[in-house]
Amino acid sequence: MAKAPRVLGIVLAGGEGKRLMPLTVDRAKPAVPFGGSYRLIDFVLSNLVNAGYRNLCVLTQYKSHSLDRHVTLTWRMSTFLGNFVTCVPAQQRLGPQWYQGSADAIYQSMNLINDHKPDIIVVFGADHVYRMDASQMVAAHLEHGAGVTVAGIRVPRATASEFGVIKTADDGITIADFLEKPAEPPGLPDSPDETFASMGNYVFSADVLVDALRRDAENPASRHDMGGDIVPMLVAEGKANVYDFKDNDVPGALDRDRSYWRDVGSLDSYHEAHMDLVSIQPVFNLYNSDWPIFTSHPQLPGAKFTDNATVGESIICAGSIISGACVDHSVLGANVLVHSGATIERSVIMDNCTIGANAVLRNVILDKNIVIPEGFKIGVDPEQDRARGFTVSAGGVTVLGKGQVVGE
Ligand code: ADQ
Repeated sequence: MAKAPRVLGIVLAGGEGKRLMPLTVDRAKPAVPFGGSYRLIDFVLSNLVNAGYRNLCVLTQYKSHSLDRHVTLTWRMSTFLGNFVTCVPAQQRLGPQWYQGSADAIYQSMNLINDHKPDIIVVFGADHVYRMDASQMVAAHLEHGAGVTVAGIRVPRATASEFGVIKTADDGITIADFLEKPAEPPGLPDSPDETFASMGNYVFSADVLVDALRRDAENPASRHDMGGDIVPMLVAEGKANVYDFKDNDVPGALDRDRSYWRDVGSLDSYHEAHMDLVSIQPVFNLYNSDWPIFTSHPQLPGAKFTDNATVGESIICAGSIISGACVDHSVLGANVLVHSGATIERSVIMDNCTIGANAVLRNVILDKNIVIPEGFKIGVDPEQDRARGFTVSAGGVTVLGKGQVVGE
């Protein structure tokens, strides 16, 4: 039997997440809370750990404190077995500058590759909500013998200018052309309103990645970006294959969430992805115990519902108390206190918020530690919300930053 390849996982977690402001005022995008009890980075790390990969480096840069704390506390592994999930901050190892781009982040962390001596390097982004068995992608990479294999998914053409767009050769596997974030993404021959997009997840043969990073570092015209520079370089050299995400078969997946993949890069997509969790038949099922999404849960008692509280299609986390209030299509984090007569609809309320009696929250995202006064209404009149200094997204979701003080 062939020896199993030595795999090192690198998770790119330095993204700033500007379009998620104010949720990213003081945390990196991968540290943004999601689904009541998770952080975004828990999805990629769960996908790698469930696939059997336990040697994982998380490259951080921007406002990494809460990300670092979360990864360190949640993802501790037994070093006795040679396992590790470690956060690697930007270190200026190769010069006086911080990371230029995602490729430079890996190049400046070359010591990790030299130390670990992997055969295969799995480089995944940290910003998406999905389930994927990375080992199936590694198997496809080894079977077809490419230098890099790029995960691809069909997305609506209208959204594709935010992604790398893949054009495959006639064999359906070799990448013939790769356009990073084109202004006019091309449609697919069999579906003009769709485009085949890169998921920002790559499997590299280690020697190919190391060589590509070295050459890229010497190119003064490069922005040192994985999607913008490294992948196009290897595509031009005929060394890149695609792995179609629809071929990934995660245990316990339902037909409706098998190909679920969301870049929750904007406030509206973040809100929509939460709505995907709460319906009776969720579009994305958090309750698949065959492929668990791991996180750390606080030491708190179970959620409590008193005084004829009405809660429907919602996720309510530990320590929360809903007293005589109505909560519908919403996600409430830990330790949220909702007083009587309050109404919460289609909203995401993070840990330690208090919602006063008779308050109304509709299409609202509240970051942690916010107190909503009695009778206060948010999400009812967008103009009034803007006038109060709240962020209102293009899709009409009102968002309050962590600890924002709310007055009359
Ligand atoms: P983007 O997500 O726009 O596109 P980028 O901003 O480089 O590309 O982020 C990719 C990943 O790298 C994210 O997880 C981010 O957190 C991280 N990252 C960014 N800069 C970093 C740095 N300096 N250090 C460490 N980590 C960093 C990419 C690809 C596209 C693809 C989309 C899919 O470039 O081709 O279609 O992902 O969402």
